[in-house]
Amino acid sequence: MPNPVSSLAANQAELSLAERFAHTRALMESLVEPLSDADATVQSMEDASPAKWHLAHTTWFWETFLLREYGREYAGGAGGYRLYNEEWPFLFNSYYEAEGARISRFSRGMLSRPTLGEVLEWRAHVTRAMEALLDNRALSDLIALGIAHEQQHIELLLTDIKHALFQNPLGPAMWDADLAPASAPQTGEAGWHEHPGGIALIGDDENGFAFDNEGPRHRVLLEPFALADRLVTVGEWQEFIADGGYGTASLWLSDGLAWVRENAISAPLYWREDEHFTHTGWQTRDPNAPVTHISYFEADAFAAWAGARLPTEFEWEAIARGQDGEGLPQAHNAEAGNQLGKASPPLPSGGSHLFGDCWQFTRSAYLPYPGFRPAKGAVGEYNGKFMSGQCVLKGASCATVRGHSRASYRNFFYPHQRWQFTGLRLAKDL
Ligand code: AVJ
Ligand code: FE
Repeated sequence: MPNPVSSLAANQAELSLAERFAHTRALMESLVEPLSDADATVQSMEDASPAKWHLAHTTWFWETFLLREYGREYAGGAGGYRLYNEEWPFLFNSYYEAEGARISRFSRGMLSRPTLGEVLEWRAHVTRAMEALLDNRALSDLIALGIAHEQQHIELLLTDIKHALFQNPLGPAMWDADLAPASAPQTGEAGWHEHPGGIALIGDDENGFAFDNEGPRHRVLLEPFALADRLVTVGEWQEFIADGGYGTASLWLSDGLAWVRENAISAPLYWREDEHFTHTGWQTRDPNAPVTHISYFEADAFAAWAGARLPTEFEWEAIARGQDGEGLPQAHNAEAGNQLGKASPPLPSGGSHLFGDCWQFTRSAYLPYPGFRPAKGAVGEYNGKFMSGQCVLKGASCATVRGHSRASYRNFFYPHQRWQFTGLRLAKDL
């Protein structure tokens, strides 16, 4: 097996399941290298989790759904795999009712024990134990799910630690600014991808791993539309602010206006004067970079101000279909800058790619597709039970693991949430 850290930038499609497992485990661990135990333990809000909790929860996932169920072949323990610590599932089960009781979500930051070092030892133990199962073909779908799960938590770890460090008036940097990837911003007017409309095939093409919420594949009728060939920029957002966008009631959804007023929102999250907070501390904003850390409410109001609208998830996917090969660049993602053999600070930098930089809000509600059935067993709770009141986001962000996303991928968040790298791409009717 190649050294997982030196192959961090490798094309996921060329790797075996065992290599992707090792790579993903190592990538998450490399992200906490710059953190102290205290950094990794704090929880800044209910939506965000401590870095240490992400390290542990993804390990709990392998123990619970793979090793506990199928670890009979585990070489290290006669009579099967034994839980590393029987009390820890109560701490690190996220939301699986079928797996029993757990601590409340906003108590995750109270876990000063186990220590970061103990969690890393548990990770090493579970990574080693999993080696006995990685070649088992009957388990490959579940292992692929575990890898995709850990990749989702790599992104959440990055966005959650950013939010935690932001709370500190010292504005601590997690990485040096010179580790950030070079930017290739798109300047000038946006162009448009035009689509004549018609019947589009939407959803999982069953050509590799997909989450259950991406299927089944089905037909959707599209009217003629156009999708912008680049993301909305920081400079354009500054014009929206200068034009009084946050105070112009006619631009806002009613729920959005109430949210703006109650929370005194006047700019994207992480903005102050001409700076924004990043994993490299406070930095001057680049007006040509894509705007990020906005809510659905803000994205919708901006689109109204710009005389456009948000795309539906189906329109976005119809344009993206065929452009999502794993070999295509998913720009500036969590691994883009690690020629140094290290994870690098995620920073959106712009360009004409559909994937990468930021997740893009669609105007589609996160609902089951016709014929949707959640996966069987406890992992059936993974996606389906969250199909209420959330928005679908498409693409991938600068914090998404390379190769993790695809045209049919459906990310989802509530309309007020904006601590992920969220942005927008305009659409219009033709
Ligand atoms: C798809 C990012 C909304 O954050 O709950 C992690 C990802 N699912 N563990 C979430 C997820 C199970 C999910 N999001
Ligand atoms: Fe999870």
